[in-house]
Amino acid sequence: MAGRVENYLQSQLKKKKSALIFVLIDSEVSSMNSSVKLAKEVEKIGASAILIGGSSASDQFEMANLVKNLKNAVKIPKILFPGNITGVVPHADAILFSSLLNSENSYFISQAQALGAPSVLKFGLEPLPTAYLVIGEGTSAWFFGSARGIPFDKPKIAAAYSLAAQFLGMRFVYLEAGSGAATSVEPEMVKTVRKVFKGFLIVGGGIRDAKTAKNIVKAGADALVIGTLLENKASLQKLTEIAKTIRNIKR
Ligand code: 1GP
Repeated sequence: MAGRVENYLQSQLKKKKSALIFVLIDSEVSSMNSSVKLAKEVEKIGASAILIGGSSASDQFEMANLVKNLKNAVKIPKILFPGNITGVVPHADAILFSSLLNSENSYFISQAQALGAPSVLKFGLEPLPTAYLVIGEGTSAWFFGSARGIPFDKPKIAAAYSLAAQFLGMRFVYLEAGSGAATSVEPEMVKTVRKVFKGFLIVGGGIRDAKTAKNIVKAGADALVIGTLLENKASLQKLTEIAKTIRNIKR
């Protein structure tokens, strides 16, 4: 059953008639002050949600502190994006409750989820049921998640996993090239997944310019995740360009 955040995301899609931007903040990359400042700035630029976490963010205290500080600083939903059970902390609005479907280690498919679920309930986090699919190799998400990366040029494999996710009742699919990836997910893969997957399609990893963003959105993504680009303050201008470009691609 869809909750408040999921309904908000769906209503944003309808209202904006264009794809959404999620900004990923890794609590271990920047200082508290600059993370809070960044969140406020990207909210002004038009980001629809802040994701907090990442595959290598493991300091639970730091993460909990960041989420607490963001709680009243920005209005847009604060959504946890855990790489492990240490990513489940209180005060966020929701959590990408993900199964890394193409992991070779069952811990990342179902065991971490079982270990984390009681805390999700205790903290009152809205679980967004997500199939997390790692595309390509060599990134932290691929390494730490023991993923058998789906090759960039095998869109049908990604589509098959997405369809399986849909049949399993997952309402979100996240095609992840990995943070700081040299290349983003190919539009052809997004298009092939879009043809079969009816839910909310998130694409992230290696998106650093408006042209790449535009092609992924045109291929059918519902939301783009941008992280590394914003580790450099000067890139807020680039985010503004990306936001402007995708606003003009009407769905
Ligand atoms: C990583 O998809 C996100 O989990 C964002 O990737 O850091 O490359 O923007 P970037």
